[in-house]
Amino acid sequence: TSASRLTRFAAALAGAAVLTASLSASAVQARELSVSTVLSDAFPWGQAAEKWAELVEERTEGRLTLRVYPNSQLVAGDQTREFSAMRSGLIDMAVGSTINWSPQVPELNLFSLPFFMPDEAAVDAVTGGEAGKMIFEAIESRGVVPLAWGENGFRQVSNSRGPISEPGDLEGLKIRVVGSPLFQDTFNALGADPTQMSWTDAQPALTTGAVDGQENPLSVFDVARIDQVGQEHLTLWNYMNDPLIFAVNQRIWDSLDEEDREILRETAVEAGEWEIAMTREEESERLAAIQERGVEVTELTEEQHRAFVSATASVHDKWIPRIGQELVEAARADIEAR
Ligand code: X2X
Repeated sequence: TSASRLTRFAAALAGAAVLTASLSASAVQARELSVSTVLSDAFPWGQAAEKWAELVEERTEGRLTLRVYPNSQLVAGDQTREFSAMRSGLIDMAVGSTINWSPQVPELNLFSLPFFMPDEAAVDAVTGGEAGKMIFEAIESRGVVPLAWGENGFRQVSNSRGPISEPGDLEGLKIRVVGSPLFQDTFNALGADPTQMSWTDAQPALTTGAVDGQENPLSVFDVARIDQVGQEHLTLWNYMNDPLIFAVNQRIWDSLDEEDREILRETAVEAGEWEIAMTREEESERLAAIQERGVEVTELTEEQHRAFVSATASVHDKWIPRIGQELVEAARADIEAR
């Protein structure tokens, strides 16, 4: 009958409406967020971001998808713009380096103070201590929500000219440094000729010999095969450690419910701890691999170390007031108590 046909038609309409509603609900639920990194998943740094994405996908049952964009591609290769891009919302999230964010968050220069961090335990004491809290507050006060720490690692200097075991060996060497002014001061204090450039520009500059040297953690030296662009001399001087920070844009954070915030935070902590442990465990194998490829590795004696410390004392004098005396004192106390 026409009445039953009408009923069937109404039922079909209602079914279509339900289907449309559930489709759009799931479209809203499967929310994709961008995560910026400088290094890809060939490096521990990129792997940290991928691990985070994996854990978030799993624990939110697909509600949140983190899409990792490596090689600073979201900031056209300029890693020193990553923090600003995240603050403004151009980037939703990042696993970023303290060096690259330090132009916008001066407190982060703490980690770049030459020869301030004696060992890994000191780094952990600072990131996990009072100083770490103050640093997270400094980041938060600039419109970005920090969640957890990772690690790029202790940075070692390499060059194509000869072994470096005392400040005089750096005299006149053109050294590529990251785009943070403190590095300019450190390498100037050592008598070198520092030149700031992004990681994207660093590799061709090393290849063509436009620069003589660079500084990066062993994992970066190893994975990027820095020795194959003529960097045959490597000095293990542990002059600074570069932690990584997992963070989220404030408005994105505010738009999430309690449960998803908690998941984002706990998975960032897990991914960070996993990556820090892996980076440290792999150091000795990496060093062996680098030496096997013919790189001459120099370690410093106590006395040689002291010469570098005193040559860079002026960097502390200039930068501690900019970092904040109180923060530096808190970090010293954290290190002392480690
Ligand atoms: O540019 C570098 O040297 C790197 C990859 O280590 C950082 O992003 C700080």
